[in-house]
Amino acid sequence: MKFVLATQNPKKKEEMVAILGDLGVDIVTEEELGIHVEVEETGKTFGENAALKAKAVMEATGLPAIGDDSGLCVDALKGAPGVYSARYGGPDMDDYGRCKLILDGLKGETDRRAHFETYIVCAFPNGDWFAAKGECQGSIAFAAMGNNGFGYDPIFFRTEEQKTFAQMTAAEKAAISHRGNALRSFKTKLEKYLAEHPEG
Ligand code: ITT
Repeated sequence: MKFVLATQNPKKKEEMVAILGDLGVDIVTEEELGIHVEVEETGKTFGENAALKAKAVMEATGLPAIGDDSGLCVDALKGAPGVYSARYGGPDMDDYGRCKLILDGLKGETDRRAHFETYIVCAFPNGDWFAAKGECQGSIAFAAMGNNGFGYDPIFFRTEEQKTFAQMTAAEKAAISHRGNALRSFKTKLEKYLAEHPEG
């Protein structure tokens, strides 16, 4: 079965193929199909945004589509930046500025708890859909550390590994990350769906 990945981010396909590859599904990006579906992420939750992306791309292509949405939620900031993770601090801010904004927002704060969350939604042209969720618990470091990864990785500290996400290799991060966990759960659900729908 062929699936379209509803994203402009080519790295997401690599991650997905690495985990779903052995199911024998064909995953193509919007770019590979020569389309760009503009989806306004107006949802109040990661699940709503993932569903908006999957549904819009499924309707535009007539193919089953996979949409995902992720973000960082900081307890002492009442769950911010949450669904605004990519846009936190306004359009002119870069990853470095967004990390600094969080560090400044937590100055003097002892409760550093935070988690990353990912939702993945798969929408089929016949109206079927299913969703998978992944989380990763951690805390906000007192300063940025490490150069790997992207986004908030330099300030997301894991007590278990005594490292930030940005100090881990891609494989170390994928083994425990929100996106890795969501993808593994998604794989189980997709495998079940494919077994129940052998006609494709
Ligand atoms: P698309 O919507 O085009 O798929 P995106 O980059 O916005 O791509 P996400 O919805 O997955 O991707 O993530 C939203 C933001 O949350 C992202 O821009 C980062 O700031 C942050 N984020 C998500 N996952 C992250 C991770 O693993 N490490 C660091 N920051 C992350």
